[in-house]
Amino acid sequence: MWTKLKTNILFNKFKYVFKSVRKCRFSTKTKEISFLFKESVNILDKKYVVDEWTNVTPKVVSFVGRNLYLKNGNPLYFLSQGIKNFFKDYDHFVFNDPVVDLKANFDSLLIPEDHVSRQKSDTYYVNKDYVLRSHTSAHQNHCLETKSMAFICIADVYRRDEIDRKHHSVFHQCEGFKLYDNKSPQLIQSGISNIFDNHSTLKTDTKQENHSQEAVRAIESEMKTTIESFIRYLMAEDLPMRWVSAYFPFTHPSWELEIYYNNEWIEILGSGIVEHKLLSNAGYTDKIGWAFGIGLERLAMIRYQIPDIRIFWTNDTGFLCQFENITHLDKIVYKPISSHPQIYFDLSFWLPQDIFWCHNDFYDVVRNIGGDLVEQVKVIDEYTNKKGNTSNTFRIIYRSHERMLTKDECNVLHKKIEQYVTDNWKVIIR
Ligand code: FA5
Ligand code: MG
Repeated sequence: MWTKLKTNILFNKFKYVFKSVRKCRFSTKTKEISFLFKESVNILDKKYVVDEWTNVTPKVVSFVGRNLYLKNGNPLYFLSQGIKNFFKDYDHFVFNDPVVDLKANFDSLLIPEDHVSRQKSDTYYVNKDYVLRSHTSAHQNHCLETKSMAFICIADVYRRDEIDRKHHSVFHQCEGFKLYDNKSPQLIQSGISNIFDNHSTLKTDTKQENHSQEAVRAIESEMKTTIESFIRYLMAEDLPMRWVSAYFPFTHPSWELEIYYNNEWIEILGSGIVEHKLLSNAGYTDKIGWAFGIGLERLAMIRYQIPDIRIFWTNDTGFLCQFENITHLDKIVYKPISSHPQIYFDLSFWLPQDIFWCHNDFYDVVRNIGGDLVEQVKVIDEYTNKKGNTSNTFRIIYRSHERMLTKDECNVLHKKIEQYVTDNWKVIIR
C-alpha cells in the first residue's frame, strides 16, 4: 500500500516530469462522468458543443471570470502588483479567456501525444478541441507572436488534481520569459560571442544540441539570479531556497524552485532553458531564452502565512478585510477565521474495472457535491484481493472556514457522494 500511495504522490508532484502515460483504468468504453452539460457549455458567454471529451464540471466553470488576482482586497492581487512592479521592464500580457485550443496548451509546447498531462484524467476538456488552460505556458506562443523579447503573463489555470491544503483545481500562475541573442549585453559581458556551437550537436544533461555550453551556463545563471531576487523582493525576507532538476517537454535543462517554510520544502515554480525547436517554430532562429511558471497561491500562502488554498476563494469579509488597503510591501500575517472542527467520513469501494476511471474522477465528484466544504480527500487504505480487484478507502474531511458544520449536514453530502458512485460507476461499497 505504501508504495502505491507514494507513487500517486510522486505522480501528482511531477506531472510534467513523467514522459509516459500514467496507468489509468482503461477500457474501450469511455465513461462520461456525470453532472456534464447536456448539449453545450457556456464559458464567458461563448457556447461550446459538448462531446465525449467534455469533463468540465459546473463547479469548475463557476470559477471562470472570478479573476481573484484583479480584485483589490485579495492577497493574490497584491502579489500580482508586486510581480508587475518587479518585472516593470517586461511586456505584460493579459488573457482573460481560459479556454484555449490543444495547439496552445500542448502542441506548441512540444508536449508528446502520450504525455500524462494530455489525459482526460489530468486536464479539463471543454470538448475534443478545447481545454481550460492547465498552465500559463499555454500563452507562450501568443506572446512570442508579438515579437516580445521579455514578458510576463498572469492568469487563472485549471487542473484535475489531488485535494489538499496546497492544491486546488483552479489556481493562478505567472509565466516569465526572456530571450537573448548574440548582441545581448549580458552575453557580451560574459565574453560569449556565439550562443550556438555547430560542433556540439549532442543533447546532454546540461544543454540542448547546438547550444554552446558557455551560453547556456550564462543564461541559466541570469535566470536563477533574476528569479531569486524576484522571490526575495516578493517575500520581503530571505527564505531558504533550493533548485531541483526537473523535466518539462518545453525546456531543457529544467529546474524547479523550492522554498523551505514551516519545516518542509514547498515547490513554487518550474523553469528552464526554452527548447530551441519551440523558438524556431515561432520564428526565432537566432535566440536563446529562459522561462518560468510560478504558482501564486503557494507564494501567497508563504508570504501571508495562509494555511489553506481554499481560503483565497472565500467572500468572507473576515478574510478580505485583513487585506484591505495594503500594498504588496506590507508584511501582513493572516489571522485564522476558522477554528471550526473537522468532520470526517470514510468511504471504501471496489475500484471500477470496466470503465475509464482514475482517482481524479472521484475527487471531482467530491468537489462537485461537497464544494469548498471539503478540505481534503486522502486514500488511507488500499487492498487487493486474490482475484486482483482493488478497493480503496477514501477519507473525506469536511470543514468550513465560515461556520461550524454539523455531522448531519456532512452526512447528507456524504450520502450523495455514495449514491453518485454506486449509481454511476456501479461500484460496491465495502
Ligand atoms: C508548470 O505548470 C509549467 N508550465 C511551468 C514552467 C513554465 C516550466 C515555463 C518551464 C518553463 P508545474 O506543473 O510544476 O509546471 O506548476 C508550476 C507551479 O504551479 C507549481 O510549482 C506550483 O507552485 C503551482 N501548482 C501546480 N499545481 C497546483 C495546484 N493544483 N494548486 C495550486 N498550485 C499549483
Ligand atoms: Mg511541478
